[in-house]
Amino acid sequence: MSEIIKPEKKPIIFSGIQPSGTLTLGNYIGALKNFSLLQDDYDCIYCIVDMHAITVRQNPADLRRRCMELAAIYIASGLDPKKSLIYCQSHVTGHAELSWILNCFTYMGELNRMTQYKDKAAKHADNINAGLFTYPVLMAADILLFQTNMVPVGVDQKQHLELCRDVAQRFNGVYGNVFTIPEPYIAKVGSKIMSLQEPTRKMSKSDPDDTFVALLDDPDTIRRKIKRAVTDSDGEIRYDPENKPGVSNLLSIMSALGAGSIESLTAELAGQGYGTLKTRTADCVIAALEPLQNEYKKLIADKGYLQGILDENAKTANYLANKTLRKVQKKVGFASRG
Ligand code: ATP
Ligand code: LTN
Repeated sequence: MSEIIKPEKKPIIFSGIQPSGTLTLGNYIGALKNFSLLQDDYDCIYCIVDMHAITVRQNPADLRRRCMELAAIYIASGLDPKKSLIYCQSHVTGHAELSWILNCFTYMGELNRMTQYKDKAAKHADNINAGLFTYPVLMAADILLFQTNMVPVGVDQKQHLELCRDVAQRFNGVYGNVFTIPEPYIAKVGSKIMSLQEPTRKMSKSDPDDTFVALLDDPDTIRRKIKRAVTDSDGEIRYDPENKPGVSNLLSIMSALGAGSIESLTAELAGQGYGTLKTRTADCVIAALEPLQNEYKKLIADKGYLQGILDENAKTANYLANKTLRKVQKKVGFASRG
């Protein structure tokens, strides 16, 4: 009798990006760029986290448009919709349902320590809503719903991921092995790209336009923004994030985009001025973004195609999410369904 060989199950990758603004070079280097590198060796799920985005007030028409644009960006960055599951968070009800249950396993003290919450509360003092506070619980639900093994993110999300692991372990401690405990996947170079204007702060898509390079900026805009990037006055090209955050940021950007190691770049550029450093950085960024931009233009012109992918994938994601959700509901003792 011939033996049936089961295809080996690949580990699961999950990540999400908020459609809360124009995606930046930071989002690309810290997260997006790594997504497509993983899709051959893992089962990848990439979510458009629109439910997270409304923790900050959004214009409804803009949010809807940005969800579609983010789907196009995902694909334009190299994600193959046949290999990676790209879908919208709000199309899968399990996110909200699991999030509620996990809220009951998360302590106020844990959420109070989250630095993203503190930063965002300070930035939006007029709208410190409960969603902003419980944001990391929804993120934990996103990840745990799919029995995720690994989560590619920028370093700013490390704390949220640790909370996710703690909550999952707490839940498993009470009910048995319900959730897979996920590991972060954080690149060595480029996991925190800094603002061009304030290089001690993270580059962020909800900050003013001149602080970041947007993925869809044209070459002239990219050159102008990088030319105006804040550096320092000692004129030496050296990697020293503490004392030379602006120069170090440009070196990190180049290195993360494949221009060589930080050491080789520093050796190569030693003795040259910041003008050269900035021109070289701009060249790297323009070259890295060009294929994505060309692909994006084609994709965004075909909304029917994008909508079709999101609709189809919502069904698959709901199916997968419900497998975990039903297990969790049963474990906590929710009434049986006929
Ligand atoms: P917002 O400003 O609206 O909070 P954001 O720019 O921080 O948004 P997110 O959607 O929260 O972006 O993040 C998407 C992914 O990009 C996450 O994995 C995050 O860690 C990563 N990321 C965001 N900013 C940077 C950055 N400056 N450097 C490296 N990675 C980043
Ligand atoms: N919180 C993340 C976005 C996000 C996410 C996720 C990332 C929401 N859910 C699940 C990885 C896995 C952020 O603010 N960058």
